[in-house]
Amino acid sequence: MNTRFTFCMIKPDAFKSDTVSDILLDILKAGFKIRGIKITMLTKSKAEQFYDIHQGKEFFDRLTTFMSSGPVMAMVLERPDAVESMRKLIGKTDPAQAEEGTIRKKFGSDTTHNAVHAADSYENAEREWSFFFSKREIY
Ligand code: DGI
Repeated sequence: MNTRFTFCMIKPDAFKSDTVSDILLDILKAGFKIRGIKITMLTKSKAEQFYDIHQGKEFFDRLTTFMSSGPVMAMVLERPDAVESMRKLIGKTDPAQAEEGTIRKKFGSDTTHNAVHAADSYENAEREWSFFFSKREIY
């Protein structure tokens, strides 16, 4: 297992509020190097596939409708202890409960519109970047 890499995605609400560049700056300032990056738009079915683990939950339709409502920016990021560092940088799922200075606290609005996604394990990070990138698209 390589603990230098993680997967992150900037969500449609950040595109709407024009905070994508501020979020990117926070990620770079935290010492991450961008090894893969793309802007794309998820279809509802792709969003359902990405969040398959939440299938059946009360918020599943809200989440996948939102995630397919606008562009996303998918990224492969490198830094030592990448997954843990990135999870710390984004903060808790609910922006109201996220720690001061975290990306979700600064740029998220509510539990659905929380600005960013970051993988919560190295296994998921690999599954998630493979969802968006071919090997040739990661430097
Ligand atoms: O890894 P996280 O994004 O912090 O959280 P997660 O993997 O438990 O859930 C994925 C996304 O699903 C999360 O960013 C927002 C949404 N979600 C999770 N729990 C809730 C939720 N959305 C709503 N509205 N209510 C929830 O309880």
